[in-house]
Amino acid sequence: MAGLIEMTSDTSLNLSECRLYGILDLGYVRKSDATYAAEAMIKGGVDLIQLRGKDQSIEELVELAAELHELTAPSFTPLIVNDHAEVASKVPVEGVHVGQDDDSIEVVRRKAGRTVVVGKSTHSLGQARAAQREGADYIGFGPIFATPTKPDYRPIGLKEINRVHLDVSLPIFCIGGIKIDNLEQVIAAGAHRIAIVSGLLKAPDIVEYARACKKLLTLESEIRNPKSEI
Ligand code: TZP
Ligand code: MG
Repeated sequence: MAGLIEMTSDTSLNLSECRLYGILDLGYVRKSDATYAAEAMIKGGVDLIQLRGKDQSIEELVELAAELHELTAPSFTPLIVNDHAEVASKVPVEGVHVGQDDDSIEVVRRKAGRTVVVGKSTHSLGQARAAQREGADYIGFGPIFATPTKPDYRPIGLKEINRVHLDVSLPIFCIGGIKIDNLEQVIAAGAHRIAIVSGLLKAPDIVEYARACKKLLTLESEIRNPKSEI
C-alpha cells in the first residue's frame, strides 16, 4: 500500500497519519546537542524527524544518523535523512528526503538498496505535481513564508495551499517560516501537515513548542474528520 513502509522495529509507518515533521538542522543545533533536540521532538509528539546537515560529510551524517536512530527507533519515530541516499544504505533510517537538484527518486531508491520512504521538496504547484508523477511518497511544499533557513527562495504564500491539496494526493507537508504564531493561518489556508525547522529548534522549550503545534494540527484533523458518535 502506498505510504506504508515497514519500520525496522516490526511496525509500519503510515505517512498519512503523520502531521508534524520536525527537521533537525545542524545549522541551528550543535552536533553534540542533536540527540537532546531529537529526544525533545519525540517527547513533544513530532511524527517524523529529518536529519539535515548541509555542511556535514556523508561519513559524518552516517555516524550521526546511526546515533539518532538508536533513539528514534524505540519510539517508532521515522528518521529521514536529507540529501544523501548513501546514508540509507548504511544506516537503517526509514527514509531519504531530496530537493529539486538532488538525485531523482529512482536513483535514491536504487542507492538505498531497500524500501525507504522518499520525500521531495517542491516550490511550486508544477513541481508538486511532477513529484507525484515521479513517485515521491510525500512532498514538502514551500517556503510558504520567507525564511532565513532557505533564504534564496521566493515564498509561495498561503493561496496555493488549497490548490496543491486538490492536485496532489500524496501527504503534503507545508514548510517555510511556519511558527506556532502563524500555524492557525496555515491550517485555515488548507494545510493538514507541516514541517518546521527554526521555530522548533529556537524555541525555549522544544517539547512544549512541538506539543502546541501538534495540538493545533490534531484539532484540525478532528474538525475535518469528526468521529461518528456511537
Ligand atoms: N524547504 C522549504 S522552506 C525550508 C526548507 C528546508 C526551510 C524551513 O525552515 P524554517 O526555519 O522552518 O522556516
Ligand atoms: Mg537537498
